[in-house]
Amino acid sequence: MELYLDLFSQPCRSVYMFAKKNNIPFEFKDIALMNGDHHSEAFGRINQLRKVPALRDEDFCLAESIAIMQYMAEKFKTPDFWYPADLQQRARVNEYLSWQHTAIRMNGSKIFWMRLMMPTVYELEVPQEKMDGAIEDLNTSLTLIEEKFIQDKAFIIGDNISLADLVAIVEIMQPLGAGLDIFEGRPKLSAWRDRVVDAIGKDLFDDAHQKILGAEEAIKHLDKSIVQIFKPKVIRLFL
Ligand SMILES: N[C@@H](CCC(=O)N[C@@H](CS)C(=O)NCC(=O)O)C(=O)O
Repeated sequence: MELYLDLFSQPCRSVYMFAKKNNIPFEFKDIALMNGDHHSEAFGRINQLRKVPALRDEDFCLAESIAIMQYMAEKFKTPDFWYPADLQQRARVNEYLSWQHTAIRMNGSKIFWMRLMMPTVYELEVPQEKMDGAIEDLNTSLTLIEEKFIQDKAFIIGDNISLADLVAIVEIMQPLGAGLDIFEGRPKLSAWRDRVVDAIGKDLFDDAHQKILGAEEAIKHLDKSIVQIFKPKVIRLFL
């Protein structure tokens, strides 16, 4: 099985940690988004959507991180807690997985692009009110994660980690790549993060997040001429 990944990307990190944690054998196919690898002809044959992560299992290709992890969970019979068979527990996982796409995901990404990528790579000035608005939206999502999804439980569905926590943590980590410590002043979220890191294992967690947490340094060595091609799209999406 092949996994096409760029660990700058949140959904790639969840897929990567899920596969590694469950000892699922795979070949890591490096797709450097900043080099435009996802626009190559070869990658287009793997994922016509031109997004990472993507999976190839012999002649079966699959896009979308959630679908990929569900496929791996079924195929490799991973421990039940990741995606419980119990109707209501599974529904809880699905509830978070459905919510996050349009909530935390965009809000975390925006901070990363507005604080780091836009000013440094694209030399774009982000208006203060846009930045303030993005931080407010992110804070609203984080508060909902604490109050609606975690509550007083160890993990989103209760005593065990699940796909919901894995998908949540990678998004929540994204703004840290741009130097915004969103855990500051949030003891509940921080304690949950520590439990998630423990459940995944610190070495694997750090391995998956090394690239995003080193983003500020990495972009200094970026070939800016390549990323300029994506500037109009970045403006449309994030400004
Ligand atoms: N819903 C998709 C999102 C995938 C996605 O947005 N991937 C981004 C990286 S985080 C990507 O490949 N972007 C490239 C582009 O849009 O050009 C999933 O969960 O897999």
